[in-house]
Amino acid sequence: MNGTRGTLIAFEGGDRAGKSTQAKQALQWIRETLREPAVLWHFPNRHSATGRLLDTYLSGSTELTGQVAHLLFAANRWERVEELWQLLDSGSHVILDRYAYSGVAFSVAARGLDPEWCLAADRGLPSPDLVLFLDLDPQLASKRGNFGEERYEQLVIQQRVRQFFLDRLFQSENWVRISAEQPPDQVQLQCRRAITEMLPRVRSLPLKLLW
Ligand code: Z5A
Ligand code: MG
Repeated sequence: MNGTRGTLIAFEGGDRAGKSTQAKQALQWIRETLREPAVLWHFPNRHSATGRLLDTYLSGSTELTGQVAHLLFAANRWERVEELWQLLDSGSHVILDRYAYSGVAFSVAARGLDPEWCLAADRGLPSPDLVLFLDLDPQLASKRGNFGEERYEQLVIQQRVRQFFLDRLFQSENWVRISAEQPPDQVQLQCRRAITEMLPRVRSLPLKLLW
């Protein structure tokens, strides 16, 4: 560790936008080219007790009220918050494949919950230094692999989610919108450019908290 904290980088966007693909490539680039420690986390983390329940909820085999599902998604993040702070303090970058923004966007768009109520459940979590918003027209997303298998993978829900991201969550200071319609290599170049620009700017500053 070189004495500076790690940064928190979130990939967000609708389904099939390429978040997991891009997050993995960014991880490899930070480790191998920048030669800095980094880890990649995916939310929901389907391996914990809350995550196993959420997995059955998303596959449609368990029914939950919107409020219960929302609180479980938030708990799925809170249960890792100590580990997250430790990693960042130790100098490791943490890349997040979805985060609290998906939490509020899907609960509002798919379950009709009140946005302010939803935001409260994630209040106080570390706020990403950079949000890479991979923006894709849901019509195009629905043509990519396996669309439609899970609970929220419906065109009308995805359209509402996209609108919520753009209208309510897009905060210009730390959000960068990248068109996910481009070939993967082009998307990755823009992600790397945004990360390169962000690193020297934020590392001497303390991380903020959500929201
Ligand atoms: N959810 C929630 O409700 N509340 C919460 O708090 C959280 C999540 C955290 C599962 O999420 C659901 O949980 C999700 C939101 C909700 N519901 N929906 N809908 P998930 O992250 O576990 O879902 P996923 O299935 O892993 O990921 P994804 O979002 O659908 O896909 P992605 O990661 O964005 O894309 P990908 O896996 O990298 O690529 C998808 C396909 O597209 C694949 O065939 C690629 O080869 C192809 N691809 C990727 N990039 C491109 C480009 N640039 N061009 C062409 N094709 C591409
Ligand atoms: Mg994914």
